[in-house]
Amino acid sequence: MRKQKFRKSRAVFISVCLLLCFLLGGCGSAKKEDAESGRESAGLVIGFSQLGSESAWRLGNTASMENAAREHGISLVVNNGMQKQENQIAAIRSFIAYQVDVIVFAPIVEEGWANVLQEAKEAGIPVIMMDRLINIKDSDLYDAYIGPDHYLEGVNAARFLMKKAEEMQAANDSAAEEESGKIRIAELSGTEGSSPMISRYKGFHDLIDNDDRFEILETVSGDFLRSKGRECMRSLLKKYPGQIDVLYSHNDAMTLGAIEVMEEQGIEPGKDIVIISVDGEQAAVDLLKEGKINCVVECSPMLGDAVMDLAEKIVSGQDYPRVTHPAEGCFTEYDDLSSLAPRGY
Ligand code: GYE
Repeated sequence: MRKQKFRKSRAVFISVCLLLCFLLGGCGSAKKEDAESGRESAGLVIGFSQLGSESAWRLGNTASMENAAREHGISLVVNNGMQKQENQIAAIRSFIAYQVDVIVFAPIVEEGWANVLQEAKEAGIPVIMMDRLINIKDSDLYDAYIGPDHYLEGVNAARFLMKKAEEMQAANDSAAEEESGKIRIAELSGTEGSSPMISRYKGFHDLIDNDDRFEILETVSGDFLRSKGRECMRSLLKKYPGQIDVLYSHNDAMTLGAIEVMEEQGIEPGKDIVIISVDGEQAAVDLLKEGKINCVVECSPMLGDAVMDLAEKIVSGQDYPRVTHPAEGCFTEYDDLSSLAPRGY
């Protein structure tokens, strides 16, 4: 009897959440049971604070979470933070007030989460960080992290460039001697203060800065946006006419914007300027196959299934890993990409 009453109030609760989500401009999906998968509902309610919808990567990530929740019979309440930390904090506070079973969030930046996570801890609600990391003294304030290893992505980008440099220097020996003799790099970085921006920068610079074949001309932030990728590339080309040998871009969205600008100016992407990008969305892989991008470091947004598994383990008191990195690769112009499966984002 009590159980029935509890289930009923839970269903009412989910409906209220969804209604609020729609009213507040977020999006939501909630299903107690999935007819297609035939899986019984676990009855779990997860509040998911997504940071925004700035890229194909992000849209793929939201879809992965929604699909996985449906398959697991989990009620997922999604709130889109529209690129603002204060919106994410407000969403997490509302998840605490509604007493969801688990909170999942993709933190837009690394700093500034201690208070709200303390509130979640006091309310006894487990927290999973997805995709991006935070910088926090008390690591007990979250339960687990699932997401890519962004430092390794920076290292993978640098490793490709170190290999490519041999070919570039052999081809350009005489031209390079006239100038500094170095391979000059322009870097388009992601959102300031975000963990992928910080780690992709560090992973790359830890290798490249100690190699005197290279010179970093400038690092500018394009905020992971295609429009800003265009803007930044335009000003970089103006500031360093004919001097940029390599573009290292922290995500595909910015790369696509930068390529548009290069082509408008008669510069051949992938040839006049070597391009290294991160994410692996379909559009970038297509350009890699066309020779307009030289290397795409993979960063998979398909984290939904692993997140749902983890949430179920945490709630049912099973052992679980504190950190999970999905296996990721690196696609380059040296690889045979003919059998690469469609990327799905
Ligand atoms: O690379 C970018 C997105 O946090 C790994 O965010 C993610 C990054 C991804 O906007 O495209």
